[in-house]
Amino acid sequence: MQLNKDQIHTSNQAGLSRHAARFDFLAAQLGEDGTDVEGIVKALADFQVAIPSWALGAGGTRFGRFSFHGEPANLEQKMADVGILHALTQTAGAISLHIPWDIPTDYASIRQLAQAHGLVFDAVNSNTFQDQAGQDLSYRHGSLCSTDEAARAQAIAHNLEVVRIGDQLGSKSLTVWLADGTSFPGQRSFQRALQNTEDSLRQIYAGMPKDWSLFIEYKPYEPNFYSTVIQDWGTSFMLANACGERAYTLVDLGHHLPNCNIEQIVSTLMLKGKLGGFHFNDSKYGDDDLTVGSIKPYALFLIFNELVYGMRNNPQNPYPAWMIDASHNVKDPLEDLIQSLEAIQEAYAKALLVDQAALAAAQDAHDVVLCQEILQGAYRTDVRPLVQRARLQLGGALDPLAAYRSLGIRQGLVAARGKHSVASGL
Ligand code: LRH
Ligand code: MN
Ligand code: MN
Repeated sequence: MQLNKDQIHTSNQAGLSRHAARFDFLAAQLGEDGTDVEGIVKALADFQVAIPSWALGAGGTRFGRFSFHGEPANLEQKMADVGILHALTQTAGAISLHIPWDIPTDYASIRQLAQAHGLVFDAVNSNTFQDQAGQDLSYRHGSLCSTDEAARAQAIAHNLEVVRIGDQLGSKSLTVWLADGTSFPGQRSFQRALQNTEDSLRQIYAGMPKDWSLFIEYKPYEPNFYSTVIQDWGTSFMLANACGERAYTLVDLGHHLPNCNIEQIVSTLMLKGKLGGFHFNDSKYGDDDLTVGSIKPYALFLIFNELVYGMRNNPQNPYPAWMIDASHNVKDPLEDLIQSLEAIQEAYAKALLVDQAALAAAQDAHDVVLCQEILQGAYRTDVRPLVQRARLQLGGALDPLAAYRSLGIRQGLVAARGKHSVASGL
């Protein structure tokens, strides 16, 4: 199933004059304040977020998985789903594959399919947090950290195989997330585990093509509940430095202990040129993987404020690889991703509204009240007409969620794939 521009164009017609009135009103208001409205619309249009192949089926929890009708059953269908998202939102122009869940059988046809959907392949993800069928050795006691040399070698080889697969698709980065850790005090030596992990990552880094980047993801706990080898940004940063220039830290919003100041982490990493990848989601308690912006939208805005600052002022930092990393049980996954993309674009637009020069002046004057006013003034602005304008300019839907429903997309997918298809993945 592939959406064509005419279907979207037709579904936009009814709302166009209402949109124009709202956009003009907002643009006039912002223009009076000296905001470069066209510049913001252009920045929003340029912002593309990768969709991970595992977010397209109804995700699970460790207690069960309730599949959603019409789920994509293979890589081609997952790409079709991302193609639908991209056609509607014009913001999802990339897909992030997980190996071995998504190994292509025919590379040329997969590359062609990506092109037809307007997609590129973003970071590829390795998986040493599960044992795979036919695998010689188990990761029960760790993978890259393992004290068993042969298990470590197997995990390193898997990562290099993922790079080889990604390379054939035009991907340029590898994301490593490890479940390695312990659930009980005394279970393993912290120092040996860290040393082994560093050694393994360096071998992977050395085996990557020279134009590839390595993203090292951290997470404080789960599936292990006493210790995790790469538990925080400091550990990831240290390992990235040990690997080399093209190794970076990856921040996943859900991978922090409660109340952590994520915007400060983002800021520090960008200052040091080491923020390579970014996973969006939202959470109330832990790594909840909920819809972006559904729980703490102001925190998301503050994070974006630092990202915007870093993108403008830290040329030492590469342009980060953006990805949505959400997965849960209760919504249509495509509707959920539309909501996440919208929340990302809104938070970005609001951050772009922050008058950075005025903020710096208020900071220098120690005018704490004014600093807050500047941030909250931007946050309280309803930026949806700007986001809509960016989408419209690219041929996307005025209201992607309404278009998804009125065009009967899920019904079409169920008709084509059946009710009980199941996506590979988490
Ligand atoms: C585990 C996790 C991680 C992803 C990976 C696929 O927490 O969700 O965030 O990058 O699994
Ligand atoms: Mn993640
Ligand atoms: Mn996670």
